[in-house]
Amino acid sequence: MADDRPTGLKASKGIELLTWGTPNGWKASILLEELKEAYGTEYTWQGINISQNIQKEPWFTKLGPNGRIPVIVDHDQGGFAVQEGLAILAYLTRHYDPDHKFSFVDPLDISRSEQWMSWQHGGLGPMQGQANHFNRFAKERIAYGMQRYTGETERLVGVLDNHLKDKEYLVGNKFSIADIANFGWCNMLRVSGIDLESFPNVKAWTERILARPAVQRGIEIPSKSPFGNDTYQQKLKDDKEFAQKEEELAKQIKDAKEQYGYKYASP
Ligand SMILES: N[C@@H](CCC(=O)N[C@@H](CS)C(=O)NCC(=O)O)C(=O)O
Repeated sequence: MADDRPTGLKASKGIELLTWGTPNGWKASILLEELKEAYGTEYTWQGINISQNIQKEPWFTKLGPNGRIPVIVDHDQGGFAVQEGLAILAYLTRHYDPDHKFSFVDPLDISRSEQWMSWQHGGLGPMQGQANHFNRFAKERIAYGMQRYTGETERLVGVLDNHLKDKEYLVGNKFSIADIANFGWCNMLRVSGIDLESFPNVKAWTERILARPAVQRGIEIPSKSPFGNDTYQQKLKDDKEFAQKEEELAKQIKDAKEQYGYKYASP
């Protein structure tokens, strides 16, 4: 509705989150929900419908020059704005996680968490994003792109699976911003054409994280998304037409892999 279309900031104190229900958006909303539960830190959010290109409007790009969600604005720091998931997670924990419940004190653990967050930014996010693009949104089905990006996503998930072999969480045996950065993308692996059953450590880790009430609330901001692994699986059961279309897509991806001689290898 036109009335609901944000045209500027609406809060005057605390953190204001500008977001949409996507893996990158979830990073910020999950941490904000966790901080709220742990410390009572209140925040405000506005839904930025990316299909309406609100993120490209001048009022938005003044805050987030890249024209993408998520962006946070800290009204208690003179309206300081932060774009990019990693920078948002780092900013929020630096300012609002005094007990380091979701972040680290040990410099080596800080480095470990930076490494897994960078890995998500430079690897998993962009590759899986392109897999979604070539498999689902491209006007033509281009076999080379489909197998290239789905294959690269699979390779990266293999890296994560191997790292999680003997661990509950990515760094320091505790749930942290490193897990939050990566969880959102893994929570939609099924939609991206990845067989989660082949990666049991990643599957168990996503289920462990999904069991957290703050995570469940975080992924429903601004509203429940159809991309989550569970929602997707349920839809396959409930909607025969959808299941058939998904089966056809899975076959196209499989054929594309065969056409270019793709073989799974990780790392
Ligand atoms: N590296 C950024 C990526 C942000 C990003 O790509 N956001 C997407 C949604 S997942 C977006 O805003 N897309 C809208 C557009 O491309 O205009 C981050 O991690 O925050």
